[in-house]
Amino acid sequence: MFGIEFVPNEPAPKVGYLGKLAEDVGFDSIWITDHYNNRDVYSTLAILALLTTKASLGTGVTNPFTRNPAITASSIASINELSGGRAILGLGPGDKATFDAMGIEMDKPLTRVKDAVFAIRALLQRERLEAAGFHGAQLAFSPGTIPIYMGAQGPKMLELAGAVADGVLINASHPEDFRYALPLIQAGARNAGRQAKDVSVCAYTSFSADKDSARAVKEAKKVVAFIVAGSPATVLERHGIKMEEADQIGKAISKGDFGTAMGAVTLPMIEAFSVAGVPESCRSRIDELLQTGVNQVIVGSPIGPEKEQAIKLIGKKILKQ
Ligand code: F42
Repeated sequence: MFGIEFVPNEPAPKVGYLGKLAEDVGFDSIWITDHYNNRDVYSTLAILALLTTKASLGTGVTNPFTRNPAITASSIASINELSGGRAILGLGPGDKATFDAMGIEMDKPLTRVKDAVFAIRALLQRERLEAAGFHGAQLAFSPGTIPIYMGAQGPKMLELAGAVADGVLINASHPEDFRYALPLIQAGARNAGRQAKDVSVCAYTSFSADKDSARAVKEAKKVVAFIVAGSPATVLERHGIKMEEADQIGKAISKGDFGTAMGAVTLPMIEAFSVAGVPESCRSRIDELLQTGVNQVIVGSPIGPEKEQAIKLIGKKILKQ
């Protein structure tokens, strides 16, 4: 199973065009990110619902802080209706940096995500909701069944995903991160009396494919710089990256000096935080990920130096292997 992620930083018809292309070359799912400063996730999914016919369509990921769970239930139910039952709700705690800019406090993210999963599931069953701060909210239409996938990285969030979600979207590209995450998801599932196989594990990768390895790596650096700067110390340690190296990149980014930030991205950082290179090397990394127990690989930003070409190349040389 293969998915692809688009950041809606271009008008929805352009993302719709690329999404349709992705479906045509063999991608099974299309995920749209949710940040207030980009185009709206549901408008983009609506265009995709009309332009595609087979692919699952997901928020990748929305959160319970910027959107009330009842609004989220109605929005994803509308996408499910428009797409003939192809919607998936991707839900995570959200991006703290954008919350700070909006003046929203990220209070008790674990609890908020857990409550939202239960609330949205109940609303999607057309139940009248009287828990978690709701006073009788109820949808006025029948949306059908919609899987809920959780975006998670931290140990508690991963266990929660194992306990309550239909799938988990893990923002990582290296097998080591999945060897860390899988036992936590499995423990969460076990403790909740579920089977680990009921939770689909998705590698939400940073991906860059091109016929020219150096071009692919150069494009990946733009995204990897941000990942390194935003990674907790435990994750950097897992990949043998020094805190000082990450700090240097973080400082350059905060000054807006992206040239210096990209210049400080090393090959070990590319290895740790992206799947980048010619199709053959990307495919062998995908195989390593699948061997850890990953069920679905999602090709995420930047996809490649030139998106349209990269999607065609990935379809021909990676998906069909
Ligand atoms: N974020 C976005 O805003 N938009 C996106 O489009 C997006 C896409 C995306 C895709 C995949 C993915 O994995 C993540 C994605 N994210 C996106 C980021 C996501 O929203 C999260 O920011 C990211 O996954 C990091 O979350 P995390 O799993 O590391 O969770 C954080 C909040 C954390 O600290 N988790 C701790 C843990 O161990 O898991 C738990 C913290 C905790 O226990 N908190 C307590 C509680 O009740 O919540 C309270 C603690 C206290 O006392 O306050």
